[in-house]
Amino acid sequence: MISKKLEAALNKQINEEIFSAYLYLSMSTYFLTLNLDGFAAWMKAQAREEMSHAMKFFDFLNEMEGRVTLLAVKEPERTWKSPLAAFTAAHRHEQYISGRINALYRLALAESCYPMQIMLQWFIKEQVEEEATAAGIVHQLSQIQDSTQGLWMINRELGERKAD
Ligand code: OFO
Repeated sequence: MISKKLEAALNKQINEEIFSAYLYLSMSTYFLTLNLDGFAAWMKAQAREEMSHAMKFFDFLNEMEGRVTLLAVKEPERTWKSPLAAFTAAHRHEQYISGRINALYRLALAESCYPMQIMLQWFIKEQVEEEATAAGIVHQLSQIQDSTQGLWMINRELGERKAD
């Protein structure tokens, strides 16, 4: 069993993860409008990964005999000033998600919910990786400034990401 407080917090997190998928899918279509198919493929793979995060929370809540409630998903932004602006927004979003995961962990501690603490440890580690990856791409994009050649190189690199 899980407390109503934790149930509500986990339902909110399912929604956050689905919104993350929405946001990255929106970024994927934005990159398609720029003909940056590698960037678009990377974001699409990221969106799939976010859905898998949502499903981890979904399965956990069901296993704990909680009730999943699907909340309305807000509409993501559709356009950004540049690829750098899009990735900067993605990086900030991951920092926000890390904050949400940490808050969930604090709640699981306060409620002495040990299974949830263990489940969240995977996410805490995952967020370190997600933030570092986004920060790395922001860094690369900042370095190339306005170089089209640089942009195409990153595009090729990002296109090599395997779907998770
Ligand atoms: Fe992008 O990370 Fe989910 O949790």
